Amino acid sequence: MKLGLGLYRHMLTAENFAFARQAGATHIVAHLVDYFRGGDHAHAEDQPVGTDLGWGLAGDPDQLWTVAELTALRQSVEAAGLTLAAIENFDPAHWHDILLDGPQRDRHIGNVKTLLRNLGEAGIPMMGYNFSIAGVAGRTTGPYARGGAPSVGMEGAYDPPMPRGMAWNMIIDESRLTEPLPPVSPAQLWDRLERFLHDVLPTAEAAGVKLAAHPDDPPLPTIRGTPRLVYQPHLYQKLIDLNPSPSNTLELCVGSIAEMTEGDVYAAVETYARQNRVGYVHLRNVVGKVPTYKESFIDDGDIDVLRIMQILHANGFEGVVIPDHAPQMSCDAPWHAGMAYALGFMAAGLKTLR
Ligand SMILES: [Mn+2]
Repeated sequence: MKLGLGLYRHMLTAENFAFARQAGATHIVAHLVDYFRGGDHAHAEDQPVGTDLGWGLAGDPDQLWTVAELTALRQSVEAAGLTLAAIENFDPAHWHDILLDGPQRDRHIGNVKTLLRNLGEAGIPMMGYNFSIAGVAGRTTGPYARGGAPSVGMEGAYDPPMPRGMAWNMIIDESRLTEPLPPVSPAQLWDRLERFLHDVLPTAEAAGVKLAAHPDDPPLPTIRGTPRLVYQPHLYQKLIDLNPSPSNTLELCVGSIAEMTEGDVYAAVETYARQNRVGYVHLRNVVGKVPTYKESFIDDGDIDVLRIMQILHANGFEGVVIPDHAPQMSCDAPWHAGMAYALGFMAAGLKTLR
């Protein structure tokens, strides 16, 4: 198992690569979507939370990530002595009509195929994604973690109607923010996922790239009145069983799984690691379950994180584990301190494995 750090787009700097290396990481997971575009950049080192209008504006629908920029990113990561393990999350501007089954679906399938080919050509082996209409929405922030550390949580269900001009908690069309999104059934959304996997996995395999699916965050059956796919641990099996491709893998988010109301996080991690379907792992801790939970310090929640690491190791997982989110610590570098704390804990956990 390898230790990695996830960095948002504006944090992909030589200084942060050095920080990751200094904290014991060997791998980087890079976000290329600017979640804060047109919105509040003041707290952009914390994870995005946003308003009823989401995090911000989706990117340029005509500008896909190129081989040149992906290669330059990989090289800058390698120059710091690290390996670029994955890109995390498609830009809603590039694939929203796959999620919404809209008129641009064919073009957007073409976009995803191009992006997967570009990743492969640039030597990046993994693409994390989250097949969700509403995305990561409905969370709150507060002094939820130990010592009053600012953290993220949920304080009840979140079902305000979703406008047609949004997808994946970002704005895709500002002219359609008062138009309601037509209703979608869970069966329709599962069908959209199955068609997506069928259409793009052959390209992923040919490019030497794995797709890795994040579960729903927060894992409720609906957010903004739209259905969710993987909101209980057993629903990850349904996703795996949709397509036997070895490129059909999981971005296993241990925190999100622990927030689910059914099942057992240890049994779930064992089930999916044993099947060799874990692409990479988000490791964080949490107190509570949906719709009322709070993200906590890695050593201070409902999850025995060291036991999770033991289970991954015992089942042969050799991929990358990243801290996902961490509470902000009181100092001049709240994000960095929180991540350094999580990475140090995880680095110690790695040393206990045998
Ligand atoms: Mn996660």
